[in-house]
Amino acid sequence: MNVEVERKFVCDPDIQKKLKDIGAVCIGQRRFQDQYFDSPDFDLTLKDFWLRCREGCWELKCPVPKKTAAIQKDSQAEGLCSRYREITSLPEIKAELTRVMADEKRERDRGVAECDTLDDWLKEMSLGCFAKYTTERCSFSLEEEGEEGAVGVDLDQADFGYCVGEIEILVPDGGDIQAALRRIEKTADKLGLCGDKRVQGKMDVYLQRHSPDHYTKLLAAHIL
Ligand code: V4E
Repeated sequence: MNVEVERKFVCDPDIQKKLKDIGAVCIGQRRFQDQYFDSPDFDLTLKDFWLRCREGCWELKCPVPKKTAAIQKDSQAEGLCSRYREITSLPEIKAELTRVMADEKRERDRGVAECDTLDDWLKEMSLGCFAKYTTERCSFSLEEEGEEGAVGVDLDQADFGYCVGEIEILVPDGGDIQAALRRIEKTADKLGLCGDKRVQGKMDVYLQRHSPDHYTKLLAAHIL
């Protein structure tokens, strides 16, 4: 299981040129639709769990605790980056969600175990789609001498008129997250990204516009 460490950034019009200048290579462009699921009381997202179906592929992003505040102060990247464990196998997603929603769903456990189809299972868990949008993504890869693996940079344009960039590294289970944070910070410097404020993701902007109540609850819970 990988941990995705990622920093979002505001794309300026020169970003593609800057990426090429630092040696990043465009590895493709694609369009995909995402659907995110939660219960009516937002039991998952208020715990920072994000269940998504992207073009038929399921993924659950689970929060990974950050280091202590004292260590965070030493690193700007620690504050600007997010990190989530990504689960993509359906049986593992179901097991994790059953655990996360145990309090809410204990009385239904028997019914959940008996579900044949994914739709039945979602219904039994009271999970419905709360956000749906399409992204046009241009992906870049940056390999550097002396570094293992590549840094990924995605330039996303969502169909509701929001653009955002992401620098990301996939860290294998038990890998060095601090090293990934340092490398992301170095890449951000090379791209001349400045600013110490968290940049809004597609979901922030989508919920702000389409589900202000949900958005307010996530802000109050310090999830967004
Ligand atoms: C984890 C999360 C959400 C799920 C979608 O996350 P994101 O990485 O923004 O989407 P996308 O399309 O780039 O997915 P990928 O292709 O990388 O898998 S929506 C909100 N969150 C929480 C969150 C957070 N708290 N802070 C930051 C910086 N991002 C997301």
